[in-house]
Amino acid sequence: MHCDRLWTHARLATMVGRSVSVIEDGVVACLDGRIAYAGPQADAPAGLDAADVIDCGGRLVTPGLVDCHTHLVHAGHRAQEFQRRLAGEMYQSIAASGGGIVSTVNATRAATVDDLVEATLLRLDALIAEGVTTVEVKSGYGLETRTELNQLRAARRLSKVRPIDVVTTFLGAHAVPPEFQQDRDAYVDRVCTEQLPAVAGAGLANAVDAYCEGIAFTPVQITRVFDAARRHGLPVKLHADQLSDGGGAALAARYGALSADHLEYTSTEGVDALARAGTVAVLLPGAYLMLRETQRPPIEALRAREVPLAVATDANPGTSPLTSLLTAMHLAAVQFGMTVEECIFGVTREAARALGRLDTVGTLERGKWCDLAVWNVAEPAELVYWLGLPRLHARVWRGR
Ligand code: DI6
Ligand code: FE
Repeated sequence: MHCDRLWTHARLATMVGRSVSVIEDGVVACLDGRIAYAGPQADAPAGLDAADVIDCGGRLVTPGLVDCHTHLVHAGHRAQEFQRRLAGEMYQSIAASGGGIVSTVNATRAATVDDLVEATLLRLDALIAEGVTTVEVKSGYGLETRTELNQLRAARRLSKVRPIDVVTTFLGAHAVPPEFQQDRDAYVDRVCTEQLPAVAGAGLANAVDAYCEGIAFTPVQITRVFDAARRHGLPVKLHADQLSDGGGAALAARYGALSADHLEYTSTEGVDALARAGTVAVLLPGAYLMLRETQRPPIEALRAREVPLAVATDANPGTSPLTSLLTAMHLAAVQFGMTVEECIFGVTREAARALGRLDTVGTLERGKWCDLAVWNVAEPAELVYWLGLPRLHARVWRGR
């Protein structure tokens, strides 16, 4: 079988099955950017050959990493707030005094699409350097139609200037902008009747997200956003139960959400609802660390009910200025008690599932995009163990 490129002598972690098993002498064959074969050299199709053969020298090869929850596109930063929080001020009180999300909104509204792309590339290149081949990017710093569209246009343009897949999520229901502080319901109307139709009409979002929290939106307001998403045929996901148990996980499950994210305060009932719905639990240890949160997500209950577990950076200027998915894995293990295997599944197969992209990425299987990460590690556990030590030997996106 002739193909375009072969990677040989790979210690292959295909991320198929229940454990991170390594195929000692594995090969990956690529044809037209897709995997033609990934498995033991011994079982390879007869006559497998290619014009270009790359010897991996026994290095570990995993699927390209998937960062399934980021707010990567934004202008400005919030380092000064960071200092205020170090001095003891609470995130909620900073938000109430016009800081927080709203201060990033002002900077983002003032930025052009070119400005947003340029500011984001610095952060995107950090993820690419760690083997990320698919990244999800949310809007949510415009809180009005023009800038929400600009954020999503900037996100989509990233995949034109870098070898990476960008999945976009509309998050108009991220915070209440200053001009609507006195009438949140009126802002929710604006999200449902103006922003979402404009975003969906322009084909700029793959999903719709919302922030279910006291300082943001109530379950009733979010059902209106989710009903509008349904009318436009868009799947949903939800920032749920991050700072309090607002019933966010159960709400996400009720809508068959792709994922429910954060989950620090999710109840047993919420976990059961996620399990029944098949919704992915996305754990975001960067925000947990930055907020000095003490309430861990219910990992044991999620595990017992076999809720799929994903891990992401939640890269955002306020609660998770983290642009290292490997560090997110380390934090998920050390702070949340996730196992090494759960972490690695959490940034490959389960992260792809959280984006509705398991049909094209997340595991090394025939027909999927040939997205690979080739690592200078002797065993998978090192991907979670090392903090800040670059381990990527090579990155392959769609066979290149
Ligand atoms: N939860 C978070 O932690 C971020 N957004 C959200 O819904 C905070 C975003 C920010 O502070 O800029
Ligand atoms: Fe987030």
